[in-house]
Amino acid sequence: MGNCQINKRNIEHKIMKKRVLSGIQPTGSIHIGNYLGAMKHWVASQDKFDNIFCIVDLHSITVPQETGELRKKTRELAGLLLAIGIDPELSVVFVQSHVKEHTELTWILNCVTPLGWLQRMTQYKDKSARHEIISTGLLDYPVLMAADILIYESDYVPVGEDQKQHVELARDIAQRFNSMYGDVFVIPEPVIPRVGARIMGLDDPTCKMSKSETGQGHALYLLDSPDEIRMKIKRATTDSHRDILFNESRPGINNLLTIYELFSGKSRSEIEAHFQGKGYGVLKEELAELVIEGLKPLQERYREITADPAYLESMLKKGADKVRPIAEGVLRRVKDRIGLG
Ligand code: ATP
Ligand code: LTN
Repeated sequence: MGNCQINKRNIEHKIMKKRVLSGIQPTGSIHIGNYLGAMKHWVASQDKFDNIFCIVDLHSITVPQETGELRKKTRELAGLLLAIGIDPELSVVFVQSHVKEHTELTWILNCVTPLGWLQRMTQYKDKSARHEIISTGLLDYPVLMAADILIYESDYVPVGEDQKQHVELARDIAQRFNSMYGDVFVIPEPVIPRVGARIMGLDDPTCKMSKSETGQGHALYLLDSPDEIRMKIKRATTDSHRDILFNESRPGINNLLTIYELFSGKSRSEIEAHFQGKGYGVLKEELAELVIEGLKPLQERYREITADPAYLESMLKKGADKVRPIAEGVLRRVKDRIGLG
């Protein structure tokens, strides 16, 4: 591509709305950590940006999945994204495996990514320690994520704290490619919320709430019933102190208070004043009712939306058809630069 074309593209890029891209795995069930750390923010900024949300089923298969289950969870997640307020008029929702260019770009990016960069990733180190057989895909997971981001010339990537390192890696890969072959990729920026970027497990507040953790009392799922929510919060691990204060060195109570803060919209000082002189039992009861009420509208919308599976199917197809030309264009430029084809 000539310099003139690059400049034209960069100028067009600047005058259009900035692009937001994020991804979420259709594995397990969506929990309030996913919601408070990432999905809620996608909804809040929808009208300001050009948004693409990707259901990353190819990331899910980095650990073994059951065939029927993966397909079911993919549709369930699409329904949940609409239920929390993602508007298909403002945002594209699609399934990663429906746009094959992601995997082709992954291979190319693999060839410019030093192995050491992947071996250093915290999530890889944690997950590989937990599985007996580790797929090559688990190691390569961040390169596929970099391809998801770079193939749409994304400006912003809103994620929870645990994914910051992967977005930074995507930046490094983009910069390395650009310096080897000339500017092709837009350099993306991670966007991490100030509060809620790392919601902790209820059973063990020293570990982040995670989809792949299967313990009964670990996570609050968006589709949990009121009784499940009450029971899990009641059993949540706290400590032997009495006062109810935000304090990072007391992870159990700090986590419950952070969830309270985000569901109530109240300030920290208001919350501490409200609970002054009260016990942990009161906090847990009030928090459970707050979460139940907070999730109710989205659970109702979810039931309405999923009553029409054909609608969801057509939305996902339209989504993929809309973004595919962008992916094809970027991949063509990349291949051109390298001399492929
Ligand atoms: P797993 O732990 O099995 O890898 P996950 O729960 O992290 O899965 P993802 O689909 O990988 O789920 O993450 C989707 C989004 O939710 C990402 O932006 C991630 O950073 C965010 N997220 C995940 N867990 C939390 C959490 N505990 N607190 C805040 N944000 C989170
Ligand atoms: N690895 C991410 C999911 C993900 C993603 C992305 C997030 C895949 N591709 C692109 C942002 C942008 C995770 O949350 N585990």
